[in-house]
Amino acid sequence: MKPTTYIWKNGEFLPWAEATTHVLSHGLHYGTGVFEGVRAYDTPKGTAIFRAKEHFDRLGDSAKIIMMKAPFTSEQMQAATVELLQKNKLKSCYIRPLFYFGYGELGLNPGTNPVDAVIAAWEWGSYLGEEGLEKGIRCKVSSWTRLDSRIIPPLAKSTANYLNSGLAKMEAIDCGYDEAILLNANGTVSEGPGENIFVVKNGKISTPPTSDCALAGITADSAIKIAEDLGYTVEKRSLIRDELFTADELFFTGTAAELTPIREIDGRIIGDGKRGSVTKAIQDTYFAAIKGQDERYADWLTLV
Ligand code: PPE
Repeated sequence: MKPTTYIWKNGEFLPWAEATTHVLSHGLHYGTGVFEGVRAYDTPKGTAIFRAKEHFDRLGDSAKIIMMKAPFTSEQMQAATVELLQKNKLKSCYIRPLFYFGYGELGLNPGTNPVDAVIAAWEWGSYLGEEGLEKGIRCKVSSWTRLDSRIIPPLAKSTANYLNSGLAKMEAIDCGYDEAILLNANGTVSEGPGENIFVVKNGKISTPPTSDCALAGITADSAIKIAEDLGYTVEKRSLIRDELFTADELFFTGTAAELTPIREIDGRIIGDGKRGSVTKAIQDTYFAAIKGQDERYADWLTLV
């Protein structure tokens, strides 16, 4: 991670190295935090945050799901992020907002603790490699099951949820793959550890619905809009593992992962084993949209 000058914490801009927390903070012990991953890109009109409103609204929803009173509104968080990027003179960057139960009392009821709010931003390149964006990546269907709303709410981007994701990711890497794909407790396809998944078959595009315990991805929503504008139909439906193996094309979406093709799953080559034409068409438009090069999607960008 390449440090920047300031981190915003509870309404103040602190020097990067001074944005610390007490080791007995509740969130550190019990995973009682909620976060977002947002990106900003360098556009012809200056730095722009991609779908800021949707990300900060989802942060509020995540807080609500885990019974946390959000200490700042979506609008306040958006304004603080704009100021942070200005102060850090950042062009293209990754933004990490976080609310967590802080220092006060340990014990399982977090409610007695203050809620701390943080926003950090730094330059973060491609998540699954530059080559992955172009040539596609190799995935493993995980032995870990995607968490389920009877266990931990999958629609909250809660810090606790990410042990599930991390275990799947570590297993995939240990087995020589780039990334994992998780099935849910019903055995249907859910998503990647930090990405939504899309299947292209006979020109039709499908992706699992949130009821299959996939996060309501903002990149996925953008990819769906773009695909529909390109004339494709996109269906949200449950998918079984076999449908991944027999897909013509597969791709992941996510703020960090952007739009990454998948070329192999568990030893099966997907389609021609390279980025497919539908994936490329959506990817090209997505990259134009985030970089402010396609006016149709200008309202997705908040200029800094
Ligand atoms: N599913 C999960 C579980 C997930 O964490 C993400 C984002 C997505 C889907 C895609 O959602 P969206 O970013 O709204 O399109 N994962 C974030 C964290 C990644 C990390 O390694 O940290 C991200 O992409 O920022």
